[in-house]
Amino acid sequence: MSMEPVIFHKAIVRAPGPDAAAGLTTAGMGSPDYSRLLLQHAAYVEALRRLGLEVDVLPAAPGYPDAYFIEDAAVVTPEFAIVTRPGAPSRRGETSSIEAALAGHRPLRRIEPPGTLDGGDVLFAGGRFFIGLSERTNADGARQLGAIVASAGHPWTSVPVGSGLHLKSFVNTLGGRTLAFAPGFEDGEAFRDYDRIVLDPGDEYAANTLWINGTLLMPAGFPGTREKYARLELPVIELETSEMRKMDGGLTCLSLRF
Ligand code: CIR
Repeated sequence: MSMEPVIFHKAIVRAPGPDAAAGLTTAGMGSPDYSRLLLQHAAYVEALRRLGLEVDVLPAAPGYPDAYFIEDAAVVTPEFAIVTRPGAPSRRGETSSIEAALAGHRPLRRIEPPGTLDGGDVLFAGGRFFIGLSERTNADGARQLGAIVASAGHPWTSVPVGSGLHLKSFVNTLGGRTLAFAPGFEDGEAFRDYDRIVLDPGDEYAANTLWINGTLLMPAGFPGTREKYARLELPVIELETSEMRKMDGGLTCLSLRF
């Protein structure tokens, strides 16, 4: 099992479209302001570039208001680019343009029916793939992805997500074998060998943090969580995500990284 840290060189993002407010959401926080959404998205791209990543920005996908949450449409491992079959029917058509964007980078694999899988349910940490079973990812989709990563020698574990959107709405890597957990999610058997930082109630959203080559990107507005992350002695960058949050999105959803 490989335990080297993952190093990212490249990211693919997608510009939010003017129909972004028509996407799926449970947040009840109102509609995103499109110009502010574009600014927040641009700041995210800029942060990735400053960290040394080469970032491709795909054009918005008309008719697919959630498509800028590009993480859900593919999973990129060191060996393969796996095009998903998103669990929400309204998002299924997002994948065709992703295939074209990834084809030059990795051999392609696909999640086939009846499997469904969203990339937001896939966490790679400490040399293992964790695959959430959620409203979006079913057991067949998890099994298909598990078989693909296992064919390249990676161990994998499925994790029931319960109520909530995706696995990575609750747990994310802080680098190495340390994970950030939304409160209540840290007791899962799957993560027993990992070090953990558990966020305070009210800061659940800040569990969706994005580790890039030794720097942590976190959503702005969570001082208690920021203090907890500061103990890791990693550089931390806070990014405004208010407009994505209105659509149930966060930092990990906005890019494919590899
Ligand atoms: C959806 O419900 O599919 C989008 N509005 C939000 C997706 C967020 N994706 C992610 O966390 N990976």
